[in-house]
Amino acid sequence: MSRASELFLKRMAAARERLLATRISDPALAYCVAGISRVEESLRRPLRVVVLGECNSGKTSVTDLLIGNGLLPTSVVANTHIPVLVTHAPAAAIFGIDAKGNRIRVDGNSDDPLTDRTFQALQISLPLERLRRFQILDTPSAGNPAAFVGDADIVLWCTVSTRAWTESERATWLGLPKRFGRNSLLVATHKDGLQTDDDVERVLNRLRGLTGGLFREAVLVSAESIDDQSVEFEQDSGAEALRSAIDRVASDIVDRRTQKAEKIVRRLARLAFHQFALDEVRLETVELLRSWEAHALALVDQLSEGKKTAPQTIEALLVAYADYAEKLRPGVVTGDSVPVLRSQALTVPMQWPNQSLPATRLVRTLVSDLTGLLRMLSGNSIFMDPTVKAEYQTARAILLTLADLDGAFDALGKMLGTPLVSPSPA
Ligand SMILES: Nc1nc2c(ncn2[C@@H]2O[C@H](COP(=O)(O)OP(=O)(O)O)[C@@H](O)[C@H]2O)c(=O)[nH]1
Ligand SMILES: [Mg+2]
Repeated sequence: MSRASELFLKRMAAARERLLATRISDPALAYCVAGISRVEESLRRPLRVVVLGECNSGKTSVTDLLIGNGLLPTSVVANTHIPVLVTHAPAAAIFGIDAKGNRIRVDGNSDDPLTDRTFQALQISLPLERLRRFQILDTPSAGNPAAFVGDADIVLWCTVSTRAWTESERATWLGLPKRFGRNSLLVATHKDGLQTDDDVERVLNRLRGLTGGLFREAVLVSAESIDDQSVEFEQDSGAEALRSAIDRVASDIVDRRTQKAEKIVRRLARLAFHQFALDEVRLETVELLRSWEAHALALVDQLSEGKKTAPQTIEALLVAYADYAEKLRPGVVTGDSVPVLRSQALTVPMQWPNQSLPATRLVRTLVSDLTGLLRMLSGNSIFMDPTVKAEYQTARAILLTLADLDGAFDALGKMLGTPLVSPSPA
């Protein structure tokens, strides 16, 4: 797990727990919290490494080498004609997966003996720390490799170093989805069959030349199972090199996932902010809010009918917003209190969406943002208990931070090429 994604996960857990602790029962909050949990879960999911290669290329041995030499119950997995998934669990166990996908434990005394049934796959669970981040699928030599890569995050292609990269290997590899290119490693086994360092170098160079661009890296390993877990063995065998190569691929994948997750959370929080505390406004402000919404909608209509340009619409919206904000809480715009909208002076104008549809969508989102902000100013009925009031403020602050509305307004400001709200004359 990369540093950025660890921080992100921590931030999400903290935000989610704090939102839950407010004890506000609002569907918008519940939706946001559930969404954040799902995002966290998917980021925590271990990556799946799928080990492919032709018959006797060393797939099972490489799987064993990866988890720690000699730790795989080879008596069970050697020569199976079904895939074997190695996963983390607090206690070791072996399961058979039947045709319906049921997991049947097969390693206990009273369990079904392995030979009695036909399974479509085996699952071996081991209490190994490494397996928290990766699960490994060792595949059988027969059959179509494409069938095993559906859920793959990282793909290893095993090949025997002395006769590596044949035409048939090439053909099989090129038949797999292209997306694995940057997430794949070529693993040449039988490094121990090479005599000198020069031989090792020569084989690696040859492989890199033959497979240029098809794999992210090529690694040489001695994968034959011998009972040796010493540091020297790990280095000589190439196990450490292989694990670090996998770590490099994994950390890129996790970074990309984290960026996606950040985007999803921003959108979730923004939607929640738009919907949050719809009924918790002061009674005397209901009419004002309604009239703002009508006004804003009329402006959006003018935009979609082409009567106004997007920048004109936005300007009109912001002027109206300032007006309503001032009515809802006098002093909020003209006074010294924290201005709600303040963008940095922005020098690089960005491109406007040209088609009217994206422009309208953008402006609609802005209307929802501004409505949410106005609702904040009208919020919290005076009858409300001050501690409850404070919890509402907290919830709003968290949503606003997660939604990064400042960033959104900055982007808008960049599009306009000017600060959104010019400093009010003293
Ligand atoms: N000397 C040596 N033997 C290996 C190496 N990798 C695998 N083997 C042996 O090659 C045979 C086939 O390996 P296996 O992992 O079962 O290949 P698979 O069919 O691709 O799963 C076994 O006898 C292994 O012990 C290696 O790096 N060096
Ligand atoms: Mg095998």
